[in-house]
Amino acid sequence: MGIVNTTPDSFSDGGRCLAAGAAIDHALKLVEAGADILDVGGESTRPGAQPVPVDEEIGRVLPVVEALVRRGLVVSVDTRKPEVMQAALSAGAAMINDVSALRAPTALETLAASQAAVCLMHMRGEPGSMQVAPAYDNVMEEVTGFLQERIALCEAAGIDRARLVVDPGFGFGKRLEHNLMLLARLSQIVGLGVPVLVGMSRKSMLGSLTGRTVLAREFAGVAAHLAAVLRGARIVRVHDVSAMRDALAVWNALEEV
Ligand code: HH2
Repeated sequence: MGIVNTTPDSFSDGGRCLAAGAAIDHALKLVEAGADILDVGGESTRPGAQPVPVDEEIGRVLPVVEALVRRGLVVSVDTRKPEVMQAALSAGAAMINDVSALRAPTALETLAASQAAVCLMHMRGEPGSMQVAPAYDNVMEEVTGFLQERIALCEAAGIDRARLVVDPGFGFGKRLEHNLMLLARLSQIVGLGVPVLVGMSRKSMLGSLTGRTVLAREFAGVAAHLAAVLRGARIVRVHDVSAMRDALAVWNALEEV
């Protein structure tokens, strides 16, 4: 899954793809580099980010979604807002990627009325304040339990389990020790029986481990995502698609021996 942020303030690539034309060109480059899914987002959820009004978010993502769907590409839309979800679904998005796991009022109903896939992510708190002293008694139990609850709620609302993907939400209300635990024991989340998506690309956990600045975390990202694939992750959400593709080519070749 390649990342297309149509935002002025995303933590690593804010402002690069704010114009629809630039976002579309970037998305096409990611496809050339080997992305199977394009994740288009119009609101940054980095720590400290401010919410974006609905109309502005729709105005940012919709022209990009429409252009990519027209080209026959598989598009995911990264949003927490039911109105944006609806607009994206009407434009042909194949997946809604929600960092708040459909917790907004009417989000469950909006998805139940569609056939799209849904990514349910764990986030402790809200982006504005989530990195202020995040604490858990048992991060594995709490994240796995939350995802299990959200899966059950989706199924009860009429969203078939076969449409669901789950994500532990690296960096969303978590300290380094929490992120490392979630990665080391990812197989526990894989055990929920729903495909697992992970996104660690350029995140501060990689900066803490390597001392590298945001744009110099590519190798660390490849290692982290490959470690997740080894533990059963099925989708990796990354900025640096060609590096990840090369790593997966090697890994997949070994799997086939
Ligand atoms: N991370 C970000 C955004 N959306 N969605 C899922 N499912 N999992 C993630 O880990 C995830 C996500 C944050 O990364 P990015 O889009 O690069 O930054 P920003 O939120 O600043 O736009």
